[in-house]
Amino acid sequence: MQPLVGLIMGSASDWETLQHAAETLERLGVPHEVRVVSAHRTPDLLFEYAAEAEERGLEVLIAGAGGAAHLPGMAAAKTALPVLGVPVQSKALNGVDSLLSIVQMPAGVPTGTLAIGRSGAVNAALLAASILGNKHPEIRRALHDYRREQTEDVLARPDPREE
Ligand code: RP5
Repeated sequence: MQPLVGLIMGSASDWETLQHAAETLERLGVPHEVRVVSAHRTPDLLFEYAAEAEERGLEVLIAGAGGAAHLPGMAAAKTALPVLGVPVQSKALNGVDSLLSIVQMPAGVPTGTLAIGRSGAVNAALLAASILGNKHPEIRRALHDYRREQTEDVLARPDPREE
């Protein structure tokens, strides 16, 4: 199936975090591709990937990176597609460096910025599905189902002492 989401990350070491975005996209039935694209180790690949994303049929990019996390911002600079940035939890600064690198884009080139780590990865996938749901009714339905199941799971276990 034609991928609608491009899930990119700065290093294979980011997969531990970004796999949660991929799992969520899979659960929602959102076709996606996964690539390691580094802003500083493979800058030419990043430019090519982001510049060609729209004509290749991608509709949303999710970009995860850690440390001096310029991947989402640089991708956003080369495409008008929505770019959702996931700050990966870095060892030195616990991901605060990643978060600030992604969220503090100067006016003119936005990156949607999610939470640090697994929550951000899951929510990036859910937000991508929200955006895609405006055009793809089956994805909107899958997102409604996801929300309903989540609510039912909480309501089914009102006492945390019981399994
Ligand atoms: C960033 O540097 C990556 O996004 C990763 O989070 C971090 C460390 O990369 P590795 O040294 O593990 O490849 O570019």
